[in-house]
Amino acid sequence: MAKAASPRAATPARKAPARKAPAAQAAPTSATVSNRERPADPTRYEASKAEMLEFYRQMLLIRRFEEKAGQLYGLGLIGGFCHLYIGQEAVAVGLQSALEVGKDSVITGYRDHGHMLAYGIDPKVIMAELTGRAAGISKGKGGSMHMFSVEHRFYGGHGIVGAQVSLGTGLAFKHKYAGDGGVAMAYFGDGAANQGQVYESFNMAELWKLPIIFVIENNQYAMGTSVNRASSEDQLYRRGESFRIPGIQVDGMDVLAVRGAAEEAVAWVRAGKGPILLELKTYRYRGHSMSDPAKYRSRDEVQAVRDKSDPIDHLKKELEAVGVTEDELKKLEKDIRTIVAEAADFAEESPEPEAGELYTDVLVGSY
Ligand SMILES: Cc1ncc(C[n+]2csc(CCOP(=O)(O)OP(=O)(O)O)c2C)c(N)n1
Ligand SMILES: [Mg+2]
Repeated sequence: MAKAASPRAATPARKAPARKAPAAQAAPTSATVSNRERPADPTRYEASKAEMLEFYRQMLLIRRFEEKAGQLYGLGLIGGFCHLYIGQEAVAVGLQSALEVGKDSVITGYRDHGHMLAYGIDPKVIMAELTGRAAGISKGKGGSMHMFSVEHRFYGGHGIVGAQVSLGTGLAFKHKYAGDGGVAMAYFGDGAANQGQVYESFNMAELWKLPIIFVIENNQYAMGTSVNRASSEDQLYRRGESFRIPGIQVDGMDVLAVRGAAEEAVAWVRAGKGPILLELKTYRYRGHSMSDPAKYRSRDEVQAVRDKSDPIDHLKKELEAVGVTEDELKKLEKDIRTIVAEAADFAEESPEPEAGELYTDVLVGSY
């Protein structure tokens, strides 16, 4: 279910203060009158059976890929940090299905494998990057958190919380400057939503009417801190209000609701109306990273979300309702397991980068 933000209050009329009056106070505002255009309330996307199957395939690919990555990490084949996207699959799949690969830009934080898979990037080169191999998409030098594909206009993969919001705003500036019709999508977390640079970016983006969709993936936790413990305004879709950026809150566990919101957001931004903010309510099933024992929440809490709102189970039921058979779904699952197994074999069999690679890609271009 997608829900629109409450309408913007009208700007109160200015009035000269009476002499010796106490400090001027704003006249009461009407919360019901909007003084500017707002996007329409999104509706759930009406997908064809083929589209639903494709969303299902992509979400399942992300889930099985991430499970495999977790296993390889446990075996010591993946080093450094590794943040899994399990539970959040509907967000990247629903949103990016509304973008044009190669025309629009995507940028995200360190929890980035799912976004790459949702953009059609080859699982083999992602897994090879995770295991630090020369065939990896960043030549094995970026690892889990720093993957790029300029060809897809996928700009990372960033470890500094919130940095991708400013960088994404720069990408949107480029789209506008070049007049190429593209839009930027910048993902960030509920924790990152409290970063100062996010608000500097909001200000510039609205002032210059940049074509950017700011996406808050509210998975309820920033490392071990729950959103309610860290955020004075925990309705994060409202965070753009003081910059006049409209916000929409979306059920991030329902891929069709996500796609519906994406349609609205993309139409708004492509029409030159400036930025828009989407808050996707979602949940991560695993720890913050592979090294997090997740003691700050109970197993029951996680299980309750899985049982009630799992995005894949949810869509599976809808597919069954439109006549997709169990055999078809089993075959799809088998195909995905093969793709993931092949990606893992490819990664394990690929050589590590030559030592000389340490000296390449340090600077790009001249200055
Ligand atoms: C500037 C900065 N501060 C702190 C950190 C350490 N850190 C890494 S992830 C994280 C939590 C971010 O949580 P959230 O934005 O909700 O994203 P999620 O991990 O839930 O996807 C923190 C504080 C960092 N990497 N960068
Ligand atoms: Mg979070």
